[in-house]
Amino acid sequence: MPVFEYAPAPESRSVVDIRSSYGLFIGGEFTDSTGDTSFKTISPATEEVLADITEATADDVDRAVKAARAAYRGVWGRMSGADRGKYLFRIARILQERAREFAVLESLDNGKPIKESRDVDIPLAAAHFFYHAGWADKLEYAGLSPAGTPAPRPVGVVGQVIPWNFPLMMLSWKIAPALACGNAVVLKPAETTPLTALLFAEVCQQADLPPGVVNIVTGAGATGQALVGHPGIDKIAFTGSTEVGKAIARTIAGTRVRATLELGGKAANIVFDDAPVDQAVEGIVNGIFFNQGHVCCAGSRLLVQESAHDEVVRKLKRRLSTLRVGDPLDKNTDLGAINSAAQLDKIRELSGIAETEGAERWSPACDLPSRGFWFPPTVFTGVSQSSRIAQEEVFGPVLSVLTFRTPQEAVAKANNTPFGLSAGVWTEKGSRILWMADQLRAGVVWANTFNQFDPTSPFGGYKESGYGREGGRHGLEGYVTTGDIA
Ligand code: TAP
Repeated sequence: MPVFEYAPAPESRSVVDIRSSYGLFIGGEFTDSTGDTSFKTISPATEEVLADITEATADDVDRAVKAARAAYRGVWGRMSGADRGKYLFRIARILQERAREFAVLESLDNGKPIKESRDVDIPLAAAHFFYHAGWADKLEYAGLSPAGTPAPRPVGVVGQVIPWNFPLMMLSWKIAPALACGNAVVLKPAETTPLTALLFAEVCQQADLPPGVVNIVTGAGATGQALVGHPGIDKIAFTGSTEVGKAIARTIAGTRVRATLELGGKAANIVFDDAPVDQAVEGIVNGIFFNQGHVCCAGSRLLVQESAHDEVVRKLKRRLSTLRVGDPLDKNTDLGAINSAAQLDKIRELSGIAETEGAERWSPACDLPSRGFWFPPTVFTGVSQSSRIAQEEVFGPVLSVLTFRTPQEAVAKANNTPFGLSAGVWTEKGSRILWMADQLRAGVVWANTFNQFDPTSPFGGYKESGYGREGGRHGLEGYVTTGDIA
């Protein structure tokens, strides 16, 4: 096989202007905290400190919720959908104009390869604003209120908590539909990736968004808890782990607060022996190694038909040997850094357990940088259904390979986890795809592809992967009510 040498192709970071410290974005301005606690956000690829970030206190969260309520009552909740749409279009266009800046900042703060932040995260974030801008003046026609009930109205003030794996994209999945429907928001980004949310706050200023419609409070779990438990919140939209999702559900149980929860996953990527193998191998690689496997819908369990197992695994290993792991800002990098030391520990721990449970571990030869948080692409073969690596979310570049003989067995194994977010099916038979999609308890089923995202398509889970949908017409449902206005 010919070996291609790549010269370094680093993206310049001169396009970003990171401040040494950031305040909280409340009421349209960056403000100081009532407390005096801050934390550092670092580049996971080098451990370089990027900025000092304010940790919002419960009082700060209270100020943000009040600012959102005032903006909702005074301006945003009363504005016509057509006018709201203009602001969303404006935000979308600014995101496009500043796309390079956002992409570099995202890769610096998160560790993901620049080709992914440039070609996936940022374009999709802009697309979510464009898409929802279009809905803002058409909500009455979206079939959101049953016949004879009042037209859909905003819910009020929405508290939003997002994870670190797709920081700006998750922000857009949350803020765009909320604003399109006339709600004001208080959003808490993840502790390890606050920078693009803070740059987004500048975009809100640039777009002349009325003060208080979007508020960004940075902090860790305690800030998230203060937001979730605040009595002035009408709805919680959360993306993150199932564990925290359950805690949120307990906090709001018995209150009038509504919630959408987008939680973890353990997707099966199912390859039949009639699938085009080379194409399936690309789909397997994309399914689990995209974004270092920090993907809730990652195809982390490869279910391959027994008769195709050896060929698929052989070709997969050959393909993985060509992946380039390293500097996230290099345009040729396929796998960047693990987002945090804590996440790296979790990946190492579960991989160690897989070995002790009898699975066979394989990684291609690759030089990992000496500083930062790194884990090589890893494949476990001979994994049993009950193994922890086959049941628990690793959230890293680790693939478990299992086999099956019949479609029925594939379905039984695929459905045998507490999760149900996504799945993939690879076969040449259309009828089998439809049958499988019908049987799989997964919110999204991809056929002969994987990890396709589009703002027009609803995304969400079954079972412990959460409830509610984001994106598409279904995603609007969580942000409107046909009851009393808040
Ligand atoms: P979590 O630990 O759940 O954190 C998610 C967010 O919640 C972060 O902003 C976090 O703050 C905050 N948080 C932590 N404890 C909280 C509490 N008690 N109350 C309120 N907020 C709290 O998850 P993670 O480690 O960041 O993300 C990985 C998980 O998210 C994976 O399980 C993954 O599957 C899931 N995920 C799901 C989806 C969808 S769409 N289903 C998408 C992406 C990720 P800190 O940052 O300070 O911890």
